[in-house]
Amino acid sequence: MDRWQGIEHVVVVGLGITGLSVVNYLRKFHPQIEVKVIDTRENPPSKDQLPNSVALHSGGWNLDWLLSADLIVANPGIALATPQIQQAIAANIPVVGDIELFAWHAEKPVVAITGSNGKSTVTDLMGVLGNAAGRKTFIGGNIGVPALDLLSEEADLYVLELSSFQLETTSNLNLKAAAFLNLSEDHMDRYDGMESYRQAKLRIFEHAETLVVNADDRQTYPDSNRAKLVSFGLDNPADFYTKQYQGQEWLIAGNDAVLPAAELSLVGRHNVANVLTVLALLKAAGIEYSESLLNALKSYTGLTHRCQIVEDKNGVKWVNDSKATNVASTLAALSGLSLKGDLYLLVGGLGKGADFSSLKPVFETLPLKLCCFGKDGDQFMPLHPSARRFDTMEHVVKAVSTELKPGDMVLLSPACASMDQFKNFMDRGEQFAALAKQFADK
Ligand code: UMA
Ligand code: ADP
Repeated sequence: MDRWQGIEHVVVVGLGITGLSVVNYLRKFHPQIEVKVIDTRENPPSKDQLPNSVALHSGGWNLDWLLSADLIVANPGIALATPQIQQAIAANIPVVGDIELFAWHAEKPVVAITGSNGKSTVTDLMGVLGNAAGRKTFIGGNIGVPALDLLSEEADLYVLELSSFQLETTSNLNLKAAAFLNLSEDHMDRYDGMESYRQAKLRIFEHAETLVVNADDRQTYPDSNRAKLVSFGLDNPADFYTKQYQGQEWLIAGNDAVLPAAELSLVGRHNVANVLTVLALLKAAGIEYSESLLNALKSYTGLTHRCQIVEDKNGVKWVNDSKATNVASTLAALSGLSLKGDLYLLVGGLGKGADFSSLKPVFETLPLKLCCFGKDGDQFMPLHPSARRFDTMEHVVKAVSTELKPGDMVLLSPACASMDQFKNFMDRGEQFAALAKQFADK
């Protein structure tokens, strides 16, 4: 089916990296189509890279453009509930996202991953292991490389990290396998409750051959099942699981013992679950657990900004978990700790309307010094008697650096987004690592 038939005017909403990838894709593969771009920001990030032939309206909406489009391609950061988008939908103008355009075009097998936490780790590891198995595996999506930029004749396999935002505007993505890792509270500033957030994520299964679900989180199961269901789990019976055998915990895939968990370089229980997911996805994609693949798995240490030790000096560990932008990811970081001294935990930033109270009982079990900063830092203050309030992360580090003693850990795992004081979570993590370097000796 030629989905482009009759489409002459496309309006792209949002000119971040996604918007730019859509423009470039259309120029390359559908040069006859007229493309216009709207971005409500005064100075959209990719403005300088926009081809001259493409008109841009920035600093607000342009309803005339929007309502005369044959197709609107919306950035994932723009909610479908936005009144202007709703007006276009009411006028029967189709609104899709970049992933839908990718789905219309891609001819090679695609695997996709969603969930509240662990998406980037699973996606990246799939890329590493796919390539180790000799398949040219291209990874992208919410992980930071727009899906349309991946399209290549050379690819054997595409692996996409998909956010609930991206899934909202995707309807025809055929997948060899799809995984829904877990569901916990996030983005409550965009959804009217957990169920609508879950339903957005469940869209990943609509056209998937194998559905990979979490036996420890029933919310990841589809409401009705049309395809092959495969589960992974640490605590409940599952197809991919762990088992004690000859004094060691083994990773098991169906009937096969694959690897002792202790041979993984990744740390934390949550990463064992992530690896089980990857084993399930590899199998569904027809990739065998060869020796070279298992060697790559054993040596994989994970992505930066996720529970990464950035300084280890004078007996004090400085750990960057800047990617912990919601409560569940901070809980995961806290669950795998081995502490000899006090834990200086840095929390705060943009809370996204979350309820932080589930941290309280866990905080009570730890030798904690709670340091709260950023826009929503106040919300953490009632959660522990040790809580202190600071304006910025730098103020925290300056203050606590004089108190540190051997055995202590300084952990940035903020449970919040970063955009109140930083460009993004990477910027926050890099600034933390720089502060750690500067103050580790003081
Ligand atoms: N914006 C406006 N007006 C516009 C367009 C955007 O105000 O007209 C604002 C919105 O608040 C929006 C933000 O700008 O949220 C970012 O938009 P952008 O166009 O700069 O975004 P991109 O650079 O294209 O990045 C997007 C994803 N961002 C979001 O979904 C918010 C990136 O995920 C993704 O890596 C990239 O596409 C490639 O696919 C980031 C993210 O924070 C990492 N995702 C959320 C998360 O992981 O929790 C879902
Ligand atoms: P995402 O792309 O979904 O944000 P990441 O792999 O980047 O996931 O990890 C984000 C945060 O969540 C990090 O702080 C990481 O330590 C934590 N995390 C990773 N995997 C899991 C998991 N399976 N369950 C809970 N937390 C996790």
